[in-house]
Amino acid sequence: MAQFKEVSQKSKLHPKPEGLTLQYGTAGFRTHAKHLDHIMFRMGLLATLRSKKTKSTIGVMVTASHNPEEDNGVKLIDPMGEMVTALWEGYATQLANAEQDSLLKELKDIIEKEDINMSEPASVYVGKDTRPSSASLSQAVLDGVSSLGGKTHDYGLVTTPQLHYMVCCCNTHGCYGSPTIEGYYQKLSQAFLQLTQNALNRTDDQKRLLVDGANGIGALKMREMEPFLRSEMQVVLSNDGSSGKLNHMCGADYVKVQQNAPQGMNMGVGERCCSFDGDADRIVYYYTDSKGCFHLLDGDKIATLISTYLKELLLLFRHMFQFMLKLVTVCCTKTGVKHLHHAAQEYDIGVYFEANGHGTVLFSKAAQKQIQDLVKDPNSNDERKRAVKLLESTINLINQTVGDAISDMLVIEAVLAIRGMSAQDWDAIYTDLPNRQLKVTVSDRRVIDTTDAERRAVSPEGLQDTIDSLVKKYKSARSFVRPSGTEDVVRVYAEADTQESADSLAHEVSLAVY
Ligand code: 16G
Ligand code: ZN
Repeated sequence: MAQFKEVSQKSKLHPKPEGLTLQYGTAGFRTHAKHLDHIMFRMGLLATLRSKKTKSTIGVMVTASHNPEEDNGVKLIDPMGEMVTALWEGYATQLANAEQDSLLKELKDIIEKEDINMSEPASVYVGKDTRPSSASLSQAVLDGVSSLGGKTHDYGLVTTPQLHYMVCCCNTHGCYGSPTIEGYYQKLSQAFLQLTQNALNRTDDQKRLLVDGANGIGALKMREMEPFLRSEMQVVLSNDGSSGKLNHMCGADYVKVQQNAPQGMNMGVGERCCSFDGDADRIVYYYTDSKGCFHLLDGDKIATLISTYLKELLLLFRHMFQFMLKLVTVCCTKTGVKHLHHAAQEYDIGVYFEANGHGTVLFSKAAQKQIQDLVKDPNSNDERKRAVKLLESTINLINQTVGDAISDMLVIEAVLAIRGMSAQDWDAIYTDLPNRQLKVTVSDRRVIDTTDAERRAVSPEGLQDTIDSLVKKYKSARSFVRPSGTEDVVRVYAEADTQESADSLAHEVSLAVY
């Protein structure tokens, strides 16, 4: 077929280095940028097939998030803005690793297995982060799509969650918002301004927020968005990409792992600060106290802040809702956004955050409908009317497709303003036990297998028993090990009553793994 002739010709311009194999991991393909040109072309092909199969627009984001600047990566986005399914992750790996002369065979194999009608039209949205390699790599994606006759829309430089938003807007025919960068800023800023109207007497100090842009796309987009916020937020941006290197000594991952401030940020005592990661789908907050002590407000703290705020609002309607009977349940999953997202979808309102700062809130269709009905309820008193408006604006402010640093930041700022809380008040909701994360390099990390949402090791034999006996030596202690999904290492986590104990337990467990 003529269609495949073009694939065959163009794929020669994006040749696969012989013998190189890569896997579609927790967050797509990710490695040094120099190994990725053929992967990008092929992900363009796969996105086109996925689009034909789902009769929807599919997204392809070129980014390696918090990885070093030299790396890059690619992720596919499904019609409602979610991660692509496990079955298609498998196809991605299959296509990526086909040697040059069997590419067409593998492509046709997927078409056959999925019974794809090749005469369906295809539409693919493409976005990229600010890495030097992203421009040519996203061009390779576009080449892949067009060689199969698909239509592309190149959004250029966008954050990962912005592209998820565009895909969802397109496939819901505008119900979620308008699929433009301006539409995104408008939707979020309107909701934010409506929420902050409920925070009386906000001072300029309370509007001030120090933002570390990780020298990446988030910084660029924050600048673009600022005018839409009409001085209701005073963003002091550092690591804005004008001089420093992406994610180098800055960004959410650096701050979370180092438990320290990023370079280049001048923090006053008690001042609220936050860091985005390299593609702005994660955020962590922090401040220093009067003794100069650094306090991290990570994903767990963010989840607590948002869920207690929602709970307070919903309690006003407890006489009306069945789902209020069991107000808050906690659920743990394996690491990785797709696992958390799917678990959160099981609830009327699902608040999920990874400790590293990736997360969002999902509202079921039924919950959204009930909230909309309440807006029109003539019997509502003033307090309830206000609460319903707050819920409605909160839903609009949240990017329900995926964790979004900009959207999460605005939600957090609005909640703090409405509740009149400082960073210290927020921190005091609960106290974290001292903890330590380490990584251990082993010859084969896959020998470690886990269960119970990665909290217990089932292999190698005896490892969990050793961990259990080490944990018993310390007070209030826990420790977990799991193979990383993104690096060739094993992650070790330990917590205990003091920092010394946490450090020592983490060290002992590392030795048991090694
Ligand atoms: C990826 C995941 C993130 C997870 C991290 C764990 C997505 C979009 N991102 O960055 O959720 O926390 O991997 O990496 O799924 P690790 O297994 O190396 O610790
Ligand atoms: Zn990221």
